[in-house]
Amino acid sequence: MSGPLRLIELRPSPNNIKVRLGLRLKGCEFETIPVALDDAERAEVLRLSGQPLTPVLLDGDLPVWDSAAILRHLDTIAPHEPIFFGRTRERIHEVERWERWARGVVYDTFTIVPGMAFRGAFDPAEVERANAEMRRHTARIEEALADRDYLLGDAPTAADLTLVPMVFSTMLTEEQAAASRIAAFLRQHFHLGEERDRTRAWVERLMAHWH
Ligand SMILES: N[C@@H](CCC(=O)N[C@@H](CS)C(=O)NCC(=O)O)C(=O)O
Repeated sequence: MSGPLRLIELRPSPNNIKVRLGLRLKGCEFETIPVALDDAERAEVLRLSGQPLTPVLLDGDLPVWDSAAILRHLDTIAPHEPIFFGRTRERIHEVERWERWARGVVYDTFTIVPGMAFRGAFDPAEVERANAEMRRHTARIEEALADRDYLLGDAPTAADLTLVPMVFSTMLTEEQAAASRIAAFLRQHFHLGEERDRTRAWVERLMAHWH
């Protein structure tokens, strides 16, 4: 049984984009409870979920938190395609291998540039390192997309949803950059670069659902 869905959301952050894309791709109706970037106390998030981080999905009164837990919850309450975590042992393990890489290695690269923006400390060597690491990560993505629209086939999984918001942060338009100081900093210093046509098209394909 599932109740009305409400998403407690810090809109432009990667884990939040991931979950919003998941809800849209499943075709779920939901309301939004927005959280402001400068709301340091997160009192409402704490009150509703017992912890301070976003995203949180309220399924009726049940708080589900952590973006991966939310995608698994969506597979349970909306058990139709796209299935984010697979339905067979092999498939689940394949998705989880990509997911571990995305949440570990790629996330550590991703946080370098926005981390600098939050601290107000620009370090050109660190920017160069972040871009070089991201080039290696997107080379792997580019290769996976050689003969398919999504990383593991013809439908998106948790692997795509976990990675795409971080890659998107290297492709912000001027209009998107105008949304915040952090986004402007990303547009200036974090770039997808050349020879990533399939990756660019994959980001655009998925981010078309971010509304
Ligand atoms: N493991 C959690 C991490 C959530 C997380 O780090 N959320 C960030 C936004 S992406 C947040 O709420 N940051 C605000 C803060 O730390 O106050 C998930 O995947 O949802």
